[in-house]
Amino acid sequence: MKRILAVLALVFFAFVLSACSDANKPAEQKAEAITLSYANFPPKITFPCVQMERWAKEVHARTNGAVTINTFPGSTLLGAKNMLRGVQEGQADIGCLSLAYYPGVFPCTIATNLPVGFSSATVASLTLWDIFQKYKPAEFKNLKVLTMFTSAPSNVMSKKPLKSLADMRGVELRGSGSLLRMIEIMGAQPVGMPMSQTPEALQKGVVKGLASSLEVLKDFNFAEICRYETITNLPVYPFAVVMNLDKWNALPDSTKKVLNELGREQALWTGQYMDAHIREAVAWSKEKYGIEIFRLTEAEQSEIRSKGQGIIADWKAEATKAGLDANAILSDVMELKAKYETEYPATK
Ligand code: DTR
Repeated sequence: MKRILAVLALVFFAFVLSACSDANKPAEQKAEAITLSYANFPPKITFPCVQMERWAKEVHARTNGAVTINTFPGSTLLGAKNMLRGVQEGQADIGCLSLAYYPGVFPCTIATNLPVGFSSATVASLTLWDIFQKYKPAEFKNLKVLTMFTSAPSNVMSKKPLKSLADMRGVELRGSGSLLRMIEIMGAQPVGMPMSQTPEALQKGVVKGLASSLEVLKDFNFAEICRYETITNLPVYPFAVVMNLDKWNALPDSTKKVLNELGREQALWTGQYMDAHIREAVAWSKEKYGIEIFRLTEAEQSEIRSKGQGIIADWKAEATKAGLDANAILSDVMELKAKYETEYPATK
């Protein structure tokens, strides 16, 4: 019996010793454990954060648990306006950028924010991804782009019924990027701010409504305060998920491969999530708050579209000044849009 106990004790000590020496092994000899931080600006339940959680989960699974992504929604690590610099300087390893919040900084990919009449987030997200892949524009030169996506076409949500362009005259509406000009074209008063500041601005009455994709009716509970929605089919907002370049360069090839393979798939996933979620959010808002939906007349829509041509002309001038072939980019946007509209027809 004594002998058995002695053998058991020996086995136990050997086990403890080996565990200790394992803990002292240098990091590269152990299964590579990598932890990355990912900053996002809007609240956790909004679509940029839903796609972030999905991406984080996929990365963890596809690297067999080697890579863990710590997510920071709701501006807890970086906010809408310091996201770009924060990732460049390494305050966060990864960040989600709304390109329209950085006027003049992304002259190539902001082409997807022009009034070209995208029919869905799915189509616009794939178009954006392909444009980036084709042109690899210098605007992202200090960053690794992990994925891209867009919101769905923007519509107006307001506290008062805005049934026509005449009703919009002088009404303060929140937007950003090209949406500010579109709001002006419709005769309303544009007020620029990131989405994360909009709940307070609506609450305080600084704005009487906003232009965005309609899922925010549910995700920010805007349906409670904005009972009237006007279908205007305004531009989508493009987003890029970017990584600090030094951090990217330090990743093992196997991890880089997993992240690269996820790029386009994630763009498509997010576009499809967004389009389906809008339908659900509108149904929820009708049910819970009895929202009313108006639609501008065809004549009004074509008036807006033709005035929107000025925005396209100004973008062309800006892109050309940045050394880009604006005509080629725009014709690629239109071609990709047509291709993906056939592949992914909009579900009403
Ligand atoms: N409307 C754009 C993009 C956008 C649409 N939904 C959300 C939710 C959270 C943040 C941004 C967005 C915008 O206002 O930025």
